[in-house]
Amino acid sequence: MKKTIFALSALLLSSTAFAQSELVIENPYARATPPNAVNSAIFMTIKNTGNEDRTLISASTSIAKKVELHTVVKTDGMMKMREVDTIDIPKNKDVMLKPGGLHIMLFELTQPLKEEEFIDVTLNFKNGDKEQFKAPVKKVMAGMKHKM
Ligand SMILES: [Cu+2]
Repeated sequence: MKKTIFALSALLLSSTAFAQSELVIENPYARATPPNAVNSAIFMTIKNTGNEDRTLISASTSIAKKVELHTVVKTDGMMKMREVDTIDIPKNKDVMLKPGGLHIMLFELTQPLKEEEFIDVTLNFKNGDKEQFKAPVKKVMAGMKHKM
């Protein structure tokens, strides 16, 4: 236990001391799933506090075999999800990933997502930067159903 705490504080110190990223990930969460569900999604606000435009090119998590960047578009009066290659995070702007809009789509979950649990998330940016964090699993009532 002592070792874990030491490792964690060392990690916190080093990430503060060598912080290069000017991205702030706020309020990330993953959608809780009923048993046997195979898909889910992750939402968050990405703040770009820097003076350079940034581009999210991919994401990953150990609990899904396939992860895509998605948006929702209205086609013939229907809200449909569509994969996007990238999500732009313009300088000094916030981009919200939320139900009914941009989201990180999880396919082929390796386990059901239960409330109160945390999942690991890695965001990969075009400039080679990675943002790694844990996102809590929450019940999401709003937004579209994730049916493909
Ligand atoms: Cu989706």
